[in-house]
Amino acid sequence: MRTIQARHEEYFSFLRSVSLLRELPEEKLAKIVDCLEVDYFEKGEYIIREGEEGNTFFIIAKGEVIVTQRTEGFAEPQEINTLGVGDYFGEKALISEDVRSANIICNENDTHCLVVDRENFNQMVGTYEELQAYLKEYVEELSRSDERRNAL
Ligand code: WNU
Repeated sequence: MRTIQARHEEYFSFLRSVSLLRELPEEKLAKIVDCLEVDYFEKGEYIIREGEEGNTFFIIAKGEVIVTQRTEGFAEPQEINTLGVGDYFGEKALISEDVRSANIICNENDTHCLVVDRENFNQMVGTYEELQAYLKEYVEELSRSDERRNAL
């Protein structure tokens, strides 16, 4: 049997390995572990749909996803990125207070995502200035690359 304690330790050490969270103080990381939920997806499932409202931030614990986006001159959303274990997504809608700016589609059966809601995301990021600055800059960079690509 896998105890709650073991689960906690497993996710704690996993989150430590996520570059974005590496610098967070121990108690903060432990709190995130307490608050997170785990969602499971199969290949082809939409985890995020472009244009929808979103209140969650995701970290991939297992598997792979692809990122697609509506693009000028194309009938179908175009693939712009692939993300794997330790990568995260969904921060943009939370930070820019906007709708989802791309689709996130599961690309491998039995993909596991750790899900943090807006309130806990704000607590995680808000009180940690460096993290906030880093993410803000990154989100602005994503907006610029959207423009370069002629995203709709
Ligand atoms: C991109 N343009 C846009 C990715 C994830 C994290 C970082 C790249 Cl730090 P959201 C859709 C999500 C969005 C981002 C993710 O898709 N995304 C991108 C792009 O070129 N979004 N607009 N590449 S993967 C990625 C860097 O997380 O957040 O809430 O939902 O808008």
